[in-house]
Amino acid sequence: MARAIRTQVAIVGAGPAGLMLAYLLHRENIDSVVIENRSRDYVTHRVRAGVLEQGTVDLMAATGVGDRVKREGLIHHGIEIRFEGEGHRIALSDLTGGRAITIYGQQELVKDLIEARLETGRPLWFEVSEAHIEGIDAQAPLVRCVKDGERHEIHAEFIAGCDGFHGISRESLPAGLRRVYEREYPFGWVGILAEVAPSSDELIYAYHDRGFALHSLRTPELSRLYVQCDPHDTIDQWPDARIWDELHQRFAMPGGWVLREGPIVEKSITPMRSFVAEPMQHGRLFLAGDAAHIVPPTGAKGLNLAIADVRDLAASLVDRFRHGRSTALDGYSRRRLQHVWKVQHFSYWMTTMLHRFPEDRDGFQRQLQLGQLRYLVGSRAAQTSLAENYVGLIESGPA
Ligand code: FAS
Ligand code: PHB
Repeated sequence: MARAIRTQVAIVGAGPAGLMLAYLLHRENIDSVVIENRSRDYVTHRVRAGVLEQGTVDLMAATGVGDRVKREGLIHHGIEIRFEGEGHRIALSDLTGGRAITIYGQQELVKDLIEARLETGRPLWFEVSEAHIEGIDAQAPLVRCVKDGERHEIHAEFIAGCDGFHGISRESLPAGLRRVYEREYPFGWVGILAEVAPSSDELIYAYHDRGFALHSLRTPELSRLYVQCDPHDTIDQWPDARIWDELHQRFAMPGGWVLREGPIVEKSITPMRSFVAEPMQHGRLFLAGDAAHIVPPTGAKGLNLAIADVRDLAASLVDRFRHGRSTALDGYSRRRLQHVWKVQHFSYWMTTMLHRFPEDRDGFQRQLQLGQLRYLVGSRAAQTSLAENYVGLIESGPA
């Protein structure tokens, strides 16, 4: 016999999307239950994104979960694009009326939101298994799952699928309704965390004949770096020495810019894909974040898009519960997909401009990329377009 629990919104997944949604709903006295199949330790140590858009930080500050990001986050007002041995600064804030990015590890945001959730005393279940979504076409959907060896039924009015690319929610939409758009890129990224002071105050995106490289950071003592690799590479093909050697070559500047090395404390390979599943809602089920879309990380958008989804979904659910109005909820997928595709395009644009494509045998694409880069660094209009996308587009929410 399963144990039954009743709530207003059942949230599958305790990543940035699920946790932020639960937080925003609780602030409006809307109850939720959050289930997560990994352990708390796992989700708080998973190294992923590092760049927060202005809108993400503003939301955290405005809703009372921004104290630590304001204290510890590193505000950046520009990025560098480096190619042919020269660095070109894109003055993000000058070009966007003062908007900026903040460097703050995704796992730090997850820790902040878990703390906030636990303070509410409302359910946040880790290490849940066998989750299954039912009844999304009815008035009484439910999520079945197993927790501590016991079967549970979470009866809710709405279900939020925030369980990422490999979750169960997307597949819970009727197959005949689902339309998927996907591009897999012919490369991946080797990502490292190195215990060494960053070699640059700002992020450096490097285009090089050997492939793309990115210099980022987490704290004044911790560097985050990426190097383009073959999509089928495994991490044991990338010993530390090879990673540093490729980074030195791809960032090299005749003026002798120095890349500092240090102990690598984490390394992993991230595949590259663009992915959108439409629609993002059906019946009582709403998808948010990676459950609905994936962008190549070149534009630093994945996490921020997830937060933008749940900001809209939370406001739409508040409208429904507080005023009995469903108009905002009914338009959720349409509104979000308009923003998602703008961000998909920007991420695709950054990715195809900055990576070497293995099939570019005659060098035609390389010449196009160099032409694009030279135009970019010589045009205020082109830089403004990059800047307003990078700091985050200002999108209208539910009316
Ligand atoms: P998430 O995947 O973060 O969270 C989903 C949660 O649901 C997970 O905790 C998962 O364990 C849980 N879950 C899955 N199935 C479940 C089930 N059946 N039941 C219960 N829970 C379930 N974005 C950037 O902007 N910059 C980057 O550099 C960057 N690097 C990345 C590297 C990697 C390896 C990956 C995978 C992603 C990266 N991303 C990056 C994108 C990433 O940051 C996502 O956009 C972000 O985590 C999206 O958040 P969520 O939608 O909450 O999904
Ligand atoms: C990161 O710091 O992890 C990061 C920064 C910018 C990106 C991707 C990842 O485009």
